[in-house]
Amino acid sequence: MTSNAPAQDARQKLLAANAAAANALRQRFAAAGTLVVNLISSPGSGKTTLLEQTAKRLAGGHRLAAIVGDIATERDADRLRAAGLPAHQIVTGGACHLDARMIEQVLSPDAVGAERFEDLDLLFVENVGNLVCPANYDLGEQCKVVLLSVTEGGDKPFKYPGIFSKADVALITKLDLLPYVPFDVATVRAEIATLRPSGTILEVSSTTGAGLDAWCDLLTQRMAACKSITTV
Ligand SMILES: Nc1nc2c(ncn2[C@@H]2O[C@H](COP(=O)(O)OP(=O)(O)OP(=O)(O)O)[C@@H](O)[C@H]2O)c(=O)[nH]1
Ligand SMILES: [Mg+2]
Ligand SMILES: [Zn+2]
Repeated sequence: MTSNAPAQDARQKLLAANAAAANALRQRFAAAGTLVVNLISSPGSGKTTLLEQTAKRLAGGHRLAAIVGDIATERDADRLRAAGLPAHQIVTGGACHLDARMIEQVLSPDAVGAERFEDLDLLFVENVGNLVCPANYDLGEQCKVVLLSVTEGGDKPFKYPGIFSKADVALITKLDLLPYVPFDVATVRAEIATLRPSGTILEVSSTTGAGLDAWCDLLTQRMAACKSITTV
């Protein structure tokens, strides 16, 4: 019988090294008073579109930037920059999640454009589109946000419990499409709340703007909380 113990051991070591790097990043962000939000969802749930709309609403009064991960292309960073959000694209070349070392490299003083990531009020990290392993890789964020679009089906929270139990905020996205798809918001809300009783659930549409004020208010409150911890 073959054992998979060596593989499990290697995975434990990898996750432990990631956790150490993430904790160092978290301390650094806390000292700078920067709120870091890690956005996680399956491909196409609306992460980049939400950030485009969020930038329009918040960029005037706050210093914002984004780091965005994809397997290939600079497309998302190009979109975010066009929306006025300074953005750095991490092209993973195949890896289906970001890890803390990748964030550390973007912030390193030697990295091209590293200065854009200093003195921020809010740093968004848009993870690679994937509901599974991004849940296991801490990036030093204060807050994981999971997005679930109404077109993906309401069965997803219980099928992917890892991310829905770890995310402090769940966004039900593409609310404008609700009339066209079977998606029972009350049931989905109840299932998400079962997995994360203390979490916040918001319903949003980046197309109509519904729910975006509540989302931006939540971010503004959390930015203020980060600053008050720094100044105590
Ligand atoms: N109807 C509707 N469409 C939306 C909404 N938000 C995003 N979309 C569309 O959904 C598609 C995917 O949106 P993206 O923002 O690129 O999704 P993403 O999560 O960033 O995708 P990946 O980066 O590939 O994982 C695009 O065609 C968007 O225009 C919304 O609120 N309503
Ligand atoms: Mg995207
Ligand atoms: Zn992965």
